[in-house]
Amino acid sequence: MIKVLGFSPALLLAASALFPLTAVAGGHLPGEAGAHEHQDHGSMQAATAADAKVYFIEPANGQQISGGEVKVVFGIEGMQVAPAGTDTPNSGHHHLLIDLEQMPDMTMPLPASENVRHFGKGQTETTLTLAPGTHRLQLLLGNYAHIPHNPPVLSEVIEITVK
Ligand SMILES: [Cu+2]
Repeated sequence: MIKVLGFSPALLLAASALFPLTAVAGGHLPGEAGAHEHQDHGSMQAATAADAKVYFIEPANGQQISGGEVKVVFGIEGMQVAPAGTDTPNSGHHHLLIDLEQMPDMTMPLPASENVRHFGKGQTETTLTLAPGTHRLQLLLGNYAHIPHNPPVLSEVIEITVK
């Protein structure tokens, strides 16, 4: 590597002394960061309470909606809603998956996007503005660190049509 970059060992040492670690490895030692993350996420996944489930109180599967605004109400049984950052046993916050093509990694914090909405304040409903057409909705509970439980608490997929 030293040869490829054209640094002599002496120069590299000098650079290391001037910019300790951060300049050389972006603040992470190679190998260490990866191993660490894996360990953390494994232990941060919370267990699912028996019979826990999430579901849509509204809209109903197959519902037709006019006007583009869709009120969505989240239901939960067997576990509690708690805001993100609050590590309460048997709790989590809702995530609404909208027309999601591929499930995210269930052992990692869920990404936040147009297709993966977080309700980290502990909200149990929202109003969506959706383009005309058919949309798929699904709920997924995440723990205080936005990581799905083990096994994941997922609702059925519902399909709605916006006119
Ligand atoms: Cu979240």
